[in-house]
Parts: sequence; structure tokens; C-alpha cells
Amino acid sequence: MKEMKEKVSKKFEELYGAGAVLFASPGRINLIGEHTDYNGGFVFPGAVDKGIVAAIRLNGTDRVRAYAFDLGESSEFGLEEADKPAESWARYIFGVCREIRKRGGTIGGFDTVFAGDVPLGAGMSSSAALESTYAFALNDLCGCGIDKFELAKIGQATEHNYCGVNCGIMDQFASVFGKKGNLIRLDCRSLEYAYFPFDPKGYRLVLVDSRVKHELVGSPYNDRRASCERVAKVLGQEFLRGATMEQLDAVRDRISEEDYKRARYVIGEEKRVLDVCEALEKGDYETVGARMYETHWGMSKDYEVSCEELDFLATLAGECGVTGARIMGGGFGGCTINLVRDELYDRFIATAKEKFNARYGHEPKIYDVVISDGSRRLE
Ligand code: GAF
Repeated sequence: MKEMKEKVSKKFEELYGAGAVLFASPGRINLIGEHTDYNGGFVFPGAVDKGIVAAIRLNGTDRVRAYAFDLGESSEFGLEEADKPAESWARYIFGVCREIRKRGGTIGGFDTVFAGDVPLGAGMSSSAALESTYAFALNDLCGCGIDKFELAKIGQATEHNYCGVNCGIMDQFASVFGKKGNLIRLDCRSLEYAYFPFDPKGYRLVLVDSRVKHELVGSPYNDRRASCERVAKVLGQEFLRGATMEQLDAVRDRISEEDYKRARYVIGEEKRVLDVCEALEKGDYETVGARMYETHWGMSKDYEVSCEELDFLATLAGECGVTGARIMGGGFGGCTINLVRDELYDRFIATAKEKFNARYGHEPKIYDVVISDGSRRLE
């Protein structure tokens, strides 16, 4: 974080002069509750110690000048322009500006430099970190008076309207509302949430990154969402949330087999999130881990958002005696999240690196999870 603060500040001064304010927003992990958010269900994410840091200063014009440090690219657009910028990363900033204005927020043009350390395409939501950073910063600097719920919705609407991903609210919510040492149990229908102190004594949470790049833009992600909406419609519900297997079986002949399997996964996942919350309250990590494996294989076989490398990592985790392991995030690549007993940690990591390398010709990357605070202004 210190390093990112220094580099964006220095670059800002070089490009635009003094007077920038620094803001940061994190990426997220999700313990369980995948593809439940856009079904109005529960999720269980937490913010991480990796994110985006941006230096920003209002420039008194109606233009935005932005520089992406890690890419060495700049982009410029006018607040009144309707056309999206050519640079795909700049569309997130553009979208946030548009969405704030749609909600009546008055913002001025600004100069900005940002950098990040959320691994791209790893399923840790670098895009939500970017959206939340600018939503939070502009709201603060321009005094728009938008609350944190709406800031999260601004990030989500940016994905929908400018980036082509019909995502749920989980990633942006976790990025804005993150709290050090706590997971967030979020009801995505009502947006009621509760912080859950997460300190699994004797266990560690670790991400194993397959380095298969996941990309939700233009991916079958939207297609999964469409399946769920079709089934909900047949069931006469707004969302799949709350549907039972009996109800699903009763309409099986009116939906495709593919939609049936996808809905079956979501119904199971909704129950698993609640089971995990209950098990955590009792310190029952074996149940937490068992549900994580069930999620993995549900996402792989029924929801079909896994890939060979992630199935390999989940299988390997099981063979090593890891308590819980599963694909994390939207899928199609990225990381597994693993709940590992302390005494097994070194052996598991060494085995995962060695066996994955032998099979796929490169080692996975390993990230220890540190649960951290959400969007904020930096001193
Ligand atoms: C992605 C989406 F952005 C989230 O809204 C969520 O659906 C997730 O995939 C799957 O749980 O991160």
C-alpha cells in the first residue's frame, strides 16, 4: 500500500502538479455464496489487503484526464460526452461519472493517476475495486452526499451499462463496506448485512491462483444469469432465491436440462451459505470446508463455470487433506480459495506448486488472505 501511495503521488505530480488527494478501495474474497447475488440470495465476502490506490484532484474543467500507472496508458474524456473511451480500463471511470450524474450528483472534471495490486483476472474483483475507488472519491471530493449502498450500486451499474457484465452486487458491496478482520453476510435482495469476525484459530485462508485468466466481459457469465432468470420466471418468482428443489422438480419438463442444473446449483448454494454461517458461529470448520467442496463441484458439474486447472487444484486440495477448497468468484479461471489447517499449510503449498507445475508447466501463485477495510480516503 505504501509503495502504491508513493508511486501514484509521484506520477501525479510529474503529470499534473501538486494537490492530489489519495483514495483506496480493495478487491475481495468470498468464503461461500457464488452466483447467488444476482439471484437475490446470500453471499459471504470480505475485503482484502490488495486493491486500487488513486490520486485525484479536481481540475476546474469538465474533462477527465486519467493515467493507469500499471499499464503506462492515459485516457481523456469529457463529462458531457456520450461515447465511451477507447481504453477498456477508462470505461470504469467513465461509467462511474455517468452513474453519479444520473443520480443527481454534481461532479467536476478531474485529473487522476491510479495503480493496483489486485491480480488481474484472478477472480478477486479488480474492476469493483476500481469502480468503488472513483465512486467513493468523487462523492467525497464533490460533496454529492450519496450513501454507501448507492456507491456500491453505482459500481454495479457501471458494469451493466458500460462494461457488458450483468453482475450482482457482491463485489462492489464488499469493496465499499469491507471491515478489517470481518466477513460480511449480505442478503442481496434486501441489502441487509452483518459483519462476522473471522479468525479461524488453527486454520489459514489461502488463494491458489491457477493463472488461467478469467474474463467476465463477453463470457458465459451473463448466460448463467439469463438461465436463472428464465427458471425464476417459470416458477413465478422475481428471483431464484427461496425456491426449493421440490418446486424446481415440479417444473423440470418446462425448462431445459441445462437451466435445470444451473438452478439446482443455485438452490443448493443458497443453503450452503446459511450452513456455513451457522457452522462458523460454532467454530465447526469441518462443516465449513465440506460445504466449500460441495460448492466447487456444483460450480464445476452443474453450473459449468470451472475449468480443468481449477478442478485439478480442488482435487489436489482434497487429496492433501485440506479442510475446504473451491473455485472463487465468477469462474472460468482465476483462484481457488482454501481453508487449510496450520500444520498442513507448508506441505499443501509445496505440493500444489510441484504438481500443478508438472501438469501445466507453470506454478500457481499463492496469496495469503488478510481481511481488510473497504473504500477510504488515505492520509
Ligand atoms: C462475479 C460477479 F461480479 C459477482 O456479482 C458474482 O456474481 C460473482 O461473480 C459470482 O459469485 O464476481
